[in-house]
Amino acid sequence: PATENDARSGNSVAAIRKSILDHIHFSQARLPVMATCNDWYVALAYTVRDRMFGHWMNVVQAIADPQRKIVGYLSAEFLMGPHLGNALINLGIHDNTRAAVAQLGLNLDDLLAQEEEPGLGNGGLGRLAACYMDSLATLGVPALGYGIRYEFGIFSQEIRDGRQVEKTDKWLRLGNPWEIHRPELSCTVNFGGRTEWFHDERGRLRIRWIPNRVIKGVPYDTPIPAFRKDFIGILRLWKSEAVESFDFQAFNVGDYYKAVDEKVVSETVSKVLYPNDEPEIGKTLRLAQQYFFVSCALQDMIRVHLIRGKALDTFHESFAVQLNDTHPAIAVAELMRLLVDEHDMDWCEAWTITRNVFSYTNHTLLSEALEKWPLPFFGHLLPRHLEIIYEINHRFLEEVRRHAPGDDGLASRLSIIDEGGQKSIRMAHLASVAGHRINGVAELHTKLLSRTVLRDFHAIYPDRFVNVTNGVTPRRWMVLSNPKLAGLLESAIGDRWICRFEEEIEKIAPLADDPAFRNHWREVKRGNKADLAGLIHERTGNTVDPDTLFDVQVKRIHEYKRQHLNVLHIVTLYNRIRRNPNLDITPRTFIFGGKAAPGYAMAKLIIKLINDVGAVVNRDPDVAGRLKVVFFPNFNVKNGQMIYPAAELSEQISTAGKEASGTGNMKFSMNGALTIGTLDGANVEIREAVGPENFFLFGLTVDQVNDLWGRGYNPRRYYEENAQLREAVDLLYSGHFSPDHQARFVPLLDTLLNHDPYMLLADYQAYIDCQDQIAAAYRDQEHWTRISILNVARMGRFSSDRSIREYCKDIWRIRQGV
Ligand code: 26R
Repeated sequence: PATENDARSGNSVAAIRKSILDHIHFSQARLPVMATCNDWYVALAYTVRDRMFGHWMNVVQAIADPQRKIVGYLSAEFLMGPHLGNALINLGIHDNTRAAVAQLGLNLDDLLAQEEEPGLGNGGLGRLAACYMDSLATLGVPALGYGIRYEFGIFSQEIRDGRQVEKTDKWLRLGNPWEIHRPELSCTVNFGGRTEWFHDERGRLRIRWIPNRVIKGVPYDTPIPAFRKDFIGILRLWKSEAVESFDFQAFNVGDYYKAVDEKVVSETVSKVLYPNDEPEIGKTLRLAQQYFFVSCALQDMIRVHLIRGKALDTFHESFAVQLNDTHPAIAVAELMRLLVDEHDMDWCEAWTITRNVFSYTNHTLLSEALEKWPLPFFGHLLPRHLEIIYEINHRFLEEVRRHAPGDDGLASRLSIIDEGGQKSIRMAHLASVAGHRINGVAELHTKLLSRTVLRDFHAIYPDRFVNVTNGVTPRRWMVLSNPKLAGLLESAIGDRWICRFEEEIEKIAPLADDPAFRNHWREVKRGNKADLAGLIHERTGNTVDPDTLFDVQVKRIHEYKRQHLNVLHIVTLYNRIRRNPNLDITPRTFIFGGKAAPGYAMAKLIIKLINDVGAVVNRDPDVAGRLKVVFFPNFNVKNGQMIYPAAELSEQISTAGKEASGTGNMKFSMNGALTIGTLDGANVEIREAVGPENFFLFGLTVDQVNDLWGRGYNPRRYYEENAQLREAVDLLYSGHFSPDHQARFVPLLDTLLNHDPYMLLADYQAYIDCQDQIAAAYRDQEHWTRISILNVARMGRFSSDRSIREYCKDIWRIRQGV
C-alpha cells in the first residue's frame, strides 16, 4: 500500500531508506558522502521517531479524554538505556531498517553502537522505572513519566590500575534526537524566602510564599514506544533554566554579570545525577532537584486536568501519581500548597484529593538509605512546605491519638518529624501518611517493611499495604538483547510470549525433554558467550574461553550485595589448585561489573580486590586457564544487554533481608542462567516459580540472621574454625594479591573478622558447598540445559507487564487500555 512507502511514516525498506536520506539532507544539511557515522545515526533516529508521531497523537487523545485516568510516575531516575534498538523492535521495523541501512552501504550495528545511552539513574530503582514505562505503553495505559533531564547522568567508569576512575557522562554532547523540546509548557519554581499572611480580594486571611529565587523548568518529551501497538508513553524530563525576567531586571540596573551568574545558578539544579545510592544529608542541591521536578510535574498535571475541562476537585479522577521511593515525596506538600494556596481550596478537601492521588513504593529497608532532611535546612529552602508538613503532621497525630489514646510512644514513632537529636523530616513517613497505598517490591520485602521500617504504619493502616513484586520487560531484556534466544523461542512457540509472557512462555517447558531443542539451546548460549568473549577482549584485553562456565555478578558494588563473598570463593578455588595443580575442576570465568559510589571507600576497595585477585589468578601458570577473573568496566544498560544473554550462573548472594527485590536476578533467569542465591528479595519468588530443584539455594534466612545477631555474632570464630576460610583470608592478608602494597585489603579483612555486618563469614561454607554442587552439575550438560530451559519457561510472573497490571488494579484503580 502507498502508506507503506510514505517517506514520513512508511515501513517498507524503500520508505525507510528514503527517510534516512531526507533527514541527512533536510534535518542535517549534510551531503551523504560527507556524513559521519553520527550523522547517519541521527538521521536514522529521526526516521524512527517520525514513525512514533502517529502513535503519539493517540496518546494525546487519551490524555485529553476526561474519562481516562493517567498515570503520573514520579521518579528522580529513569535509566532508559539506548532508544534506537528498542524502538526498532517495538515498532516492528528492525529487519526492514537493517536492510535499508545496508542499501546505503552502512551496518546497523555501527549505528546502534553510536548511541550514547541516557544513564539517568543509579541502578535498580531507575531501571525499574524504565521497564515500567515500556509496560505501561505496551498495555495501553496513558502514562507520563516525570523526572529530571540531568545534563550529566551516572558517571562512566574506567578501570585504571585496577581502580575505578569516574568520567563525566556527557551524553548530550552530540545532541539528543529522541527528545522534543517543549518550551511552551515551561513552569516556574520558587525557592527560599519566607511566608506571610495577607487578605485576599474577598477579605479572607491567606498565606503567600515570598521566595528569594525563582527558576524555570522546561520539559523535554521522549516517546516510549509500545510493543507493536499504536501507542506510546511520554517521558517528560525537566531542565532548569533562568527565568528571563530576572535577567532583564539585572540587565536594566546594569548588573550584567549578576544576570549571567543567575543563569549559572539556575541551570545547576538539573546539572548532574547524584551517583550515590545513599541519601545526601543536608545537600541543598539534592533537595532542590527533588522539589524542582516534582513541582513542575504537578503544575503540568493540573494544567492537563484543567484542559480536560474539569474542576480541581476531581483531580484524583484524572491522575494516579506514583512516588518512586521517597525522592519525590515532597509532592505531597506541594500538591497541598498548589491546591490550598494557589487554587484557594479548603484544607480538608485538598487533603482528600491528595490522599486519593498518591501512592508510595518503598525500595529499601537499609536504614542508612532512608531519607531525612534536617528541619532548619528544609525550612530554609522550602519555608511554606515546612509549615504544610507541620499541619499535615498535626492533624495526623491527632488521628493517631484518637486511635490509641495515651500512647505517646506510638505518636512519636509515627511522627513525620523526628524529634530525637537533630530534628528532621522523615520522608518515608510523609509518603506513608499521604499515600492511599504503600507497596514493597517483593513479597519478602513487603513483609519485612510492615514488620520493621513501617511497622507502626502497618499497625494503624494495614489496608494500605500491598505487595507488587518487580518485573522486567521481555522486550528489551530478551527480544532486543538476545535475538538468538528469541529466534529459537519463536520457532518453537511463536511470538505471542513477547507481550503475553505470563501465559505463553511456559509453553517451552515440554521442550526441555527434547534433545534436539536442548542442542539448539546450547548453541544459542555458546554463541552469546563467544560474542561476550570478544567484547571482553576488546574492553579489558583478557582472553576468556567460551567453553568455561560463565559465572556472573553484575550490579552496583555494595557490601550488602557481597561481591567479596564471590571473591572468597575464587580465592578458595585458587588455593585448592595451588595445593594440587592437577586438580580436576570445572573451568570457570568469573565476570564482575558494577559501579561504586564515588565516596564509598569500601566499595572501591572491593573493585580493587576483584582486579588484584584477577591479575594474579589469570597469570598463574598453575591455574592453566581453569580460572579467569574479569572486571567488565562501566556496567550500564548497553553492556548489560551483552552480558545477561551470555551468563550461565547468576550470582544473587546478598545477605538475607537486605536486597529489596533485585531485578538483575530476573534478567539472568529469563536468559537461561541458573541462579545461586540466598532467600532474599525476589529470589524467594523466583525459586518458587522455577522450582527449588532448579535453583541453587544457600545461606542463612532472615530469621536465622536476626537470631544470630541476637545470640551475639562472632565472625572470628568462623575464621578460626574453618581451615579453608582461614587459608583464603590469610592469603589476602599476606599481600599475595597486592605485592605492591601488602596491607591494601586490611580494612576490608579487619571488617570481616571484627564486625562482618553482612555475615559473609557465617555464609561462607554454605556458599562454597553450593558452588561445589554447581561445578558438579555443570559437568552434566544435558541436565544443566534442561534446568536452563525450565528457568526461562517459568519466568512468566517476572514480566513487568504483570507488575503494571497489578499496579493498575490494586493501586491506581485504572482500566487497562488497548
Ligand atoms: C536517597 C537516595 C540518594 C537513594 C537512596 C537509595 C537513592 C537510591 C537508593 C537505592 C534504592 C532506592 C534502590 O535503588 N533500590 C533498589 O530498587 C530496586 C527496584 O525496586 C530493587 O530491585 C533493589 O533490590 C533495590 O536495592
